[in-house]
Amino acid sequence: MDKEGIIESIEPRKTQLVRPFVSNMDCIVIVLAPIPKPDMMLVDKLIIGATENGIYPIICINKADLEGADKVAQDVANDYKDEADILVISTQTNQGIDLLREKIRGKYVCLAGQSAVGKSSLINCILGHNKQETGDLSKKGDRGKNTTRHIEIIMLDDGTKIADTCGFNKLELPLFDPSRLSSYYTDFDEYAQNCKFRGCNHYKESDCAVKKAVEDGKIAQSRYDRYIQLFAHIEKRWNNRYN
Ligand SMILES: Nc1nc2c(ncn2[C@@H]2O[C@H](COP(=O)(O)OP(=O)(O)OP(=O)(O)O)[C@@H](O)[C@H]2O)c(=O)[nH]1
Ligand SMILES: [Mg+2]
Ligand SMILES: [Zn+2]
Repeated sequence: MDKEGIIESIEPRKTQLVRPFVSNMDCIVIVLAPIPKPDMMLVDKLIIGATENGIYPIICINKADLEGADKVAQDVANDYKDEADILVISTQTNQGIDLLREKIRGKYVCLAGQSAVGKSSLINCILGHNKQETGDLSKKGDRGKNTTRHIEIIMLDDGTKIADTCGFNKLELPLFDPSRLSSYYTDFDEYAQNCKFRGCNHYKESDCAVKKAVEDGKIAQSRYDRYIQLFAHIEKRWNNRYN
């Protein structure tokens, strides 16, 4: 029997991707590319979901052969160097593919990311033949076409299991107390110790050392903005549920 192959095909749930796998998934590979334009909020949410469930996150900047990949790699390094392993890859030139294979060997891995970043192409590249259907970007070139419609789990000959998933634009995190959100932004920690208020949410509080670090350029403004956006969103859901 062929040792490689699809061992399972799962109907996806529209907005929650991390959950169906938590029971045995060890690693999430978050794929980004210069096109379609990276959605960093999605990356934040995926990393929070992974951290929450003890899953090891790797961020792959794919399409390294295209212009703009360096800039994405730089932005990702700025924002996530403390949170995830970061690799720059190309399924067209094979750049970084061996290193990725090393990192995921023997694990149960889930590929995640927007449509058309190259998740299915990455599986084909690793397999060395075109098993998974791949698709182009839309005519406007800004979004993918949601080519993969099922979550498919593929077994490699070394025992590694990789789940190819559907690209998605929306991901809702499980509800949690918003005051826990900052614990997922570990790069805030070294400054948070100097906030005036204990349990500071780094939001509306005064004398906040995290906000100061943002002003001083020590924490990227874009990363802090995403934190605030997510905080406000989770706080609203939390208040709707409990207040
Ligand atoms: N230039 C370049 N294009 C790539 C690379 N990897 C994938 N692509 C192209 O990106 C497009 C989308 O690839 P897919 O593998 O279908 O993307 P996907 O993430 O599986 O998309 P969904 O199934 O819709 O979620 C295709 O046209 C691929 O040929 C790469 O390394 N470089
Ligand atoms: Mg696909
Ligand atoms: Zn603070």
